Amino acid sequence: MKRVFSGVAPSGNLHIGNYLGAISQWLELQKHHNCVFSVADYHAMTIFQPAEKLREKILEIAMIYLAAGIDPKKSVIFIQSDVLEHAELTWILNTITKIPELELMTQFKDKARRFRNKVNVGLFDYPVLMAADILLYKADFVPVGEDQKQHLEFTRTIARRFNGLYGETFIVPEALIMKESAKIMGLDDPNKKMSKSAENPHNYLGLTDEPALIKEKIKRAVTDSGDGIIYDKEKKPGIFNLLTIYSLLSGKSIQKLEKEYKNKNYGEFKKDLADVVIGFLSPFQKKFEKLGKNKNHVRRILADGSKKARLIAQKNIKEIKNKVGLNY
Ligand code: ATP
Ligand code: LTN
Repeated sequence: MKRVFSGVAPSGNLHIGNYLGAISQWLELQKHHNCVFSVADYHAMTIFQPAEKLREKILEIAMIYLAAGIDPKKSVIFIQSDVLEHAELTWILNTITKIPELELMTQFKDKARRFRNKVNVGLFDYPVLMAADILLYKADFVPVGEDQKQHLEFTRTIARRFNGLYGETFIVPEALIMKESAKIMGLDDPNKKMSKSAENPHNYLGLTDEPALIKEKIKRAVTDSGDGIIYDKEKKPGIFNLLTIYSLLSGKSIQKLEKEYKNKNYGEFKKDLADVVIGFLSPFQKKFEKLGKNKNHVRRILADGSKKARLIAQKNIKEIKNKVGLNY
């Protein structure tokens, strides 16, 4: 079976974009692949958050994976910092990474602009840590949203470079990016992606948002001038985005929705969309709440996941260290 690796950093609030772009793919993949899913807590530290907050978020993301349907009997779920080899491989890969390669990264440039006085070396090195995550498990596939494409390209470059310098070691992994859901846009600005680090909470539909808040956010979502529920990215980016979400969550095709809302206005459309989102989130939120009442159960799953992840990581890091000459 081919191996799949992916992760989410425990910072901010997970939103419907994260679910549709990444996690929904994981659910399918775990049926026929050897899947490893990480809570990327070292990644979350690249923008400062207080220790208490980070601790809380780590467990929350694990609970979100489980509530969404990631099955610990089929997939390995673990916390990145529980497996020391991630940091170890990051160091080794740092030595074959060129500074201008990292300076090119869109996410770095974007975050460096937004968090101007908080830019640290970790934020700059983020893509190397991500490459280490993936390569450490010799993953074949990495299911992510569109925004991670560049980091995956970088990972592929580093894998090839290492193999060229030290001999065939790493699999050159492939990004799995879905067409329709790869980039869900912000509700407050359909030209920017929905983002969990957005300053405006009305940018995203949080997976744990209560029904009243979902209704309010969708009601306030930026739409386009004129009326008509039409799927046109250029002319109607707001409605385009809302139609995408509606279609993916309800399973109804875009054409069917366009027909259904032909003579209806934005208000009616938004009201129905809110019901679809709330209906979709309801079973997830129930499971999430239940897990919240038994955090020790979640901790046990994570301890077991870390054990399994460590077995793979330790075997591979041994080979890697041998290849570069870190044995004597
Ligand atoms: P941040 O704003 O902190 O960078 P984010 O909202 O972009 O966070 P990530 O933790 O970077 O979220 O992403 C987790 C996963 O969700 C990644 O695979 C990413 O590509 C995917 N993803 C993030 N935002 C979207 C989006 N708007 N649409 C589709 N997929 C997304
Ligand atoms: N940077 C990713 C989270 C992440 C990841 C990974 C995704 C950390 N390590 C390895 C795929 C593979 C993000 O989505 N912010």
